[in-house]
Amino acid sequence: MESTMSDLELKDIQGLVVRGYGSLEAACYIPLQIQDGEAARHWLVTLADQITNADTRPTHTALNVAFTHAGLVDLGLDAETLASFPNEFTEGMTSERSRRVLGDHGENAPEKWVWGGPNTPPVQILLICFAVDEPTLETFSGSLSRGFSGVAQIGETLTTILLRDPQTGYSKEHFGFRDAISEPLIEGLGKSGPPATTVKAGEFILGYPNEYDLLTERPTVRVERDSQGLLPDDPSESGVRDLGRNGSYLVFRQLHQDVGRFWQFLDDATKDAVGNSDPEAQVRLAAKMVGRWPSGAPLVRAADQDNPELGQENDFGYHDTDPLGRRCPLGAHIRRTNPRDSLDPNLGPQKTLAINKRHRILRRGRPYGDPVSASMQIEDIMSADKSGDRGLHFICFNANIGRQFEFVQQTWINNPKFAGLYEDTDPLIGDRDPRGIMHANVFTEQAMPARRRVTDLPQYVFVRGGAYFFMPGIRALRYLGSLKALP
Ligand code: N7H
Repeated sequence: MESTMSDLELKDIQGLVVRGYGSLEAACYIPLQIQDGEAARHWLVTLADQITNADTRPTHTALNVAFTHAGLVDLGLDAETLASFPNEFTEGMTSERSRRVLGDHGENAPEKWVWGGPNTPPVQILLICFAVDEPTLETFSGSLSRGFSGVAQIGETLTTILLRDPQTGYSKEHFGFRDAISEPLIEGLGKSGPPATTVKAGEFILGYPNEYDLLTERPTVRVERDSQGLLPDDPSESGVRDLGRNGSYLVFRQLHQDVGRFWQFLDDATKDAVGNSDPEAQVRLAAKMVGRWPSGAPLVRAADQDNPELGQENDFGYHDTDPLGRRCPLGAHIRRTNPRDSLDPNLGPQKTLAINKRHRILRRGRPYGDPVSASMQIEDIMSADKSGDRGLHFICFNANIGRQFEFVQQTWINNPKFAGLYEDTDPLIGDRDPRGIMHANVFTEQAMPARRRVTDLPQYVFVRGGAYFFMPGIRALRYLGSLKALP
């Protein structure tokens, strides 16, 4: 067994890993490229003083920063240290392997991306800015840009929008559903919650025990390459320093949502025998696909109709109450992305939960683009003009990209045989044509006396950009700024 040091060093962890900055309503992401390594390193040292750490609760602005592999190369990190990063990060999101694992082909192929793909300049650094409102964000990001030295912005600033249900104040996403309800709680962070949703810090923050009671693989540096002693010792091995400690991997996917196509499909799929639309049936089918009603109420607790009182409910499993998926379908989005205690009925709920905890992600994304209806009410969304570009800047943190984000995407979201299904992938975001060799455009509702199947699901979520980033701890950030140019 490796280190058991588990007191979180909050002052060294970048804030976004532990909180979504919900009270900072405006946010944007600035993609940068390094133009001059020496100047960029100096700039990073100054930037390190402005980074918001996990110990503070910012009320005005917040700033975090992350790097792609190409960024670490151009900052001058040596080959041996670079080789200590995991392959998924090193290869990046557009390698042949990642495309296959993530299902990024056809309309989702990186060649079509507006950033992060092979046809756009590589993103090396991502600045992540938050502010209490849009004018403050503009001033804040403007002052950051004026201070750039050795780096330059490439492509557009990725903007975000706050989608709120004006009646309840809760966060929504563009299709009209409440979002940001279910998140794992990080053990040791102070907030208590149901044991089933409390996950070891090492699943998200490098340098702490994970759900195997081990330290997750992390990048290290030879002692002689850290002559200023900026990095902590690696606890498991002598002679190396821990570059990963208090860092995390940030997965970014820009996911365009075609809200018109989504609701058109639901309308077509639920018309009665003489071709009349049935709005109630559309919402019901959409809820079955999500696994929650628009208010957030989970189907496992509210199988037949929405119940806003249950909108925040997150303390539930499927094993005892809904093993066959008759309340929340087996292939619903939330049941695939977090099967909770129902992963393998033969193992029983406790063992299943323990395995499930090794595949959790911390979601920190925000929507972008104007909503089709400012009211964010489903009836208004259904009837509004739905033209325009909008979607989700999906961001998640994990300590092991392969075991967490990629596993969820490949083995749960895009797996046509998930939970004994046959030709279904995730009804919201799944690959409709896995690897271009089979059709998986079915959604099955388990029901008595017979299951119901909806066929020919179109694609309404499209990948438009993305990259894998390393978000270092703040000491590691200073280390990156202290590097010397390679001979
Ligand atoms: Fe998903 N949606 O609008 O329907 N998601 N998601 N997601 N998602 C969730 O429980 C959505 C995406 C997860 O613990 C809810 O907080 C949309 C990706 C996980 O029970 C809603 C997109 C991945 C959960 C949506 C999208 C995930 C979750 C319910 C893309 C991972 C928690 C709110 C445009 C690779 C499940 C909530 C749990 C919940 C939607 C993408 C994962 C409404 C529109 C790419 C882990």
